[in-house]
Amino acid sequence: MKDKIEMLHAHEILDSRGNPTLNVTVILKNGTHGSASVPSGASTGIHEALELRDGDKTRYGGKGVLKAVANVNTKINKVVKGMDVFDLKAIDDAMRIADGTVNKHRFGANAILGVSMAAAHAGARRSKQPLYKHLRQVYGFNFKTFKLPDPLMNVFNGGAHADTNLDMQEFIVIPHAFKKFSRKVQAGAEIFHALGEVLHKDGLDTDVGNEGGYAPDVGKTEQALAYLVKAIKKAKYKPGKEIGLGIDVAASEFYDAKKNKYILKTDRKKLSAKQMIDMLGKWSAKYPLISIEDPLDQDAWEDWVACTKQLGKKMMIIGDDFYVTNPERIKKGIEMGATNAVLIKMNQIGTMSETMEAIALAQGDKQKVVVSHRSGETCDSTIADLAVAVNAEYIKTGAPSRSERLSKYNRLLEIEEELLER
Ligand code: 2PG
Ligand code: MG
Repeated sequence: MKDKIEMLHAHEILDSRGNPTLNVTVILKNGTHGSASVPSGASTGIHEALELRDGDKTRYGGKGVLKAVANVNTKINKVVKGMDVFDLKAIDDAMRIADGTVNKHRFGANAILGVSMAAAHAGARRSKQPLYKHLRQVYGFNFKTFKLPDPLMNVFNGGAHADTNLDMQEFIVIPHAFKKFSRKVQAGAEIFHALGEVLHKDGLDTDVGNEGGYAPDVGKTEQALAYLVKAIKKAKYKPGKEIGLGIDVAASEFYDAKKNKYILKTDRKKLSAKQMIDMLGKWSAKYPLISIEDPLDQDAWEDWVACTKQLGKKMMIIGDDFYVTNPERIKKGIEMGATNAVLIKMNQIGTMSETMEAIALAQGDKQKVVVSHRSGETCDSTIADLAVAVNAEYIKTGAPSRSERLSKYNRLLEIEEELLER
């Protein structure tokens, strides 16, 4: 099947934090439309592709995206008009080449990704296939069956995502023991509610942070983990056996490069890389930790290798800010043995095709694949389909709370139904 792109249309919308982002529509020759909205991070890695913002302080404090919108409607429109919507790689390559910069700063990675995602949606619609099937086919992932990912649910928000004293960013529950995705989501939601009750009883704040998880101040970082275990038990699940725990340390956010130390204000500690790894190791002996993301600074390659050597047999060591979904960095990390899992965020690299390349690389080395949202989201659920298309082991998309997080979980529930019906 073939069909040509007739026209692009982008406009400015607001994300879950009330900041501007893009919604892009690709219109095909036969009239089919496909639309997508672009997410936005808060704790962004320094090696990410550039998110183009207007910088005009008279609108949205400089965060407007009208330049990126204009780039889609004029320059990028010219580049992709007439291209076959089923050749997503050619579309992405053409945009990359026309942009001509390493970090996509001319058009903006947000502008380019919006077109890339919307083109995928338009192609899926045109071929009357669900997006996950379309993506699997277009990018040639050869699995015999479709597998739904386990959810990584960030029920305790800290760091750059909440107004709390926690330096570390995310405390996660991972329901893994059940066969059906819907049962895993149920467990996660029941634990989320139990956690609310436990915190409330202890007089702690139960308002939620950017990713829908609770965000109270605590005495020590470790207390967040203890609360998760308490909530799991209260919801009548077995910690470890049925529900694992994860942390996104997001260590670059509190790494002091001059002192070469990790400054944990919550715990009044200044740790070397070695001490950080040892502390995480100690926690893993006390709590059922099965996943740690960004335990160290984004450029501390050797320390990552040491961390994966020490802890990698017991749990996932996931590169997020460390890899920024960049195939070059992932290749280097694989060669060094720096991780055993890769976080995948489309807007870190800026096209779906490069995202797929990153996933294929990770899978080629048997690294676990964790498809991820950003802290600034919309109700766009593309990442749910992406996770199923590539049989990703995990999806990380926040707490089971707030519609921009639930749109992904709910889309996966829909896909599960569809696959069971076959
Ligand atoms: C992360 C993400 C998503 P942000 O660090 O993993 O949870 O946060 O989008 O702010 O980078
Ligand atoms: Mg992260």
